[in-house]
Amino acid sequence: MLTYYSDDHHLHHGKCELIDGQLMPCFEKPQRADHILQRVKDRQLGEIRPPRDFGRAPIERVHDAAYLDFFAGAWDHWQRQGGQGDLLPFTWPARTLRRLIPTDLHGRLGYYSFDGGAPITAGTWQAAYSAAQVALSAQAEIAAGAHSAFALCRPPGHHAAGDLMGGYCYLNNAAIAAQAFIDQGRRKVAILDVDYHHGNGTQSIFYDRNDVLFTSIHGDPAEEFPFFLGYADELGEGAGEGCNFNYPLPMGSDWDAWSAALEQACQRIGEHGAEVVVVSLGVDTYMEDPISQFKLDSPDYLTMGRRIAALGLPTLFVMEGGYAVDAIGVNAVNVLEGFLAGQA
Ligand code: OKP
Ligand code: ZN
Repeated sequence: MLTYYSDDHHLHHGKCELIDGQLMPCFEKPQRADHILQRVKDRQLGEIRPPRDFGRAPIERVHDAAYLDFFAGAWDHWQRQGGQGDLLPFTWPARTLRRLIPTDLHGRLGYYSFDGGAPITAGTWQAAYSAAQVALSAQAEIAAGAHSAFALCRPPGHHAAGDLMGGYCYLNNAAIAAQAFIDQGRRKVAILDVDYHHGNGTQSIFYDRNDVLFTSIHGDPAEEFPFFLGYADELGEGAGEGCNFNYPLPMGSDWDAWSAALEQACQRIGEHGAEVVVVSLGVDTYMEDPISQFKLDSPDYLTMGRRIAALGLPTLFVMEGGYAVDAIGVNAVNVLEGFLAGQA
């Protein structure tokens, strides 16, 4: 399996995040991708290639142009104001407030975000832009006939909506790749989001459409981030009704509970008539993950990969979360190796 990867992810290294009332070093850090890359090499998964540059057009198919302009220019704007340190939002247009776009930098930052978990640093735009190109390059590989490819993306993307950053995410790499398949003529695409957190951004992007099915297995949002989306009764709307399936699971869920949900998601993907699958590959379901509460163990990721392979569809793996850095390489690559072993 080919891996696409760009060193540009190092350009994004946020200083801290607010967690349980304390400022902590960001869990979403460069070593995550470094460890995965090392494991890809150690296991000789296949060639590692730099991305091609498809430009901004395929990103604009998913993200609002004004949002992209804001994000691309935010750091310079901050510097011109004499800003010091990471750029972080602190006010959002919540209930009772108006949803208009202020002129002030922090006003617009609040408008274009849903939480304080996505710091903008000097290199964040370039890192996120390159991550999207990594996803598009792996997508192109499958469009050209490969049965699988791995987009080793960082920062992750599945919390990013059309005009919102948050939850460590800025550009929705998986959604951009899924949209590229549609724009190239595929009629039915399925997204399988196995990250511990609900992919609220991806769900919102495709919620009213029947060409891209969204399925997600995650910590119950009643008790876990992102809290305000990801419930089982969200089934899609309009033309997209019946094309969105959430499998929220209680904290402490193990492989038995998790794999039962995977079975159901795979069933839906088959029913959808998907021609290709995009996997939002988060491995923060791991038992030792520092911010998550599921109990999957490393061998479970091999089984996960095998089950995904049994769908018998071309599959694009797009990296999302996973914060147990010492195990992230083994766990992520286990999914890919399980997939390869399960291929007919
Ligand atoms: C990203 B991905 C707020 C902390 C809340 C955010 C978790 C984002 C996970 N400062 N935690 O889905 O792995
Ligand atoms: Zn996650």
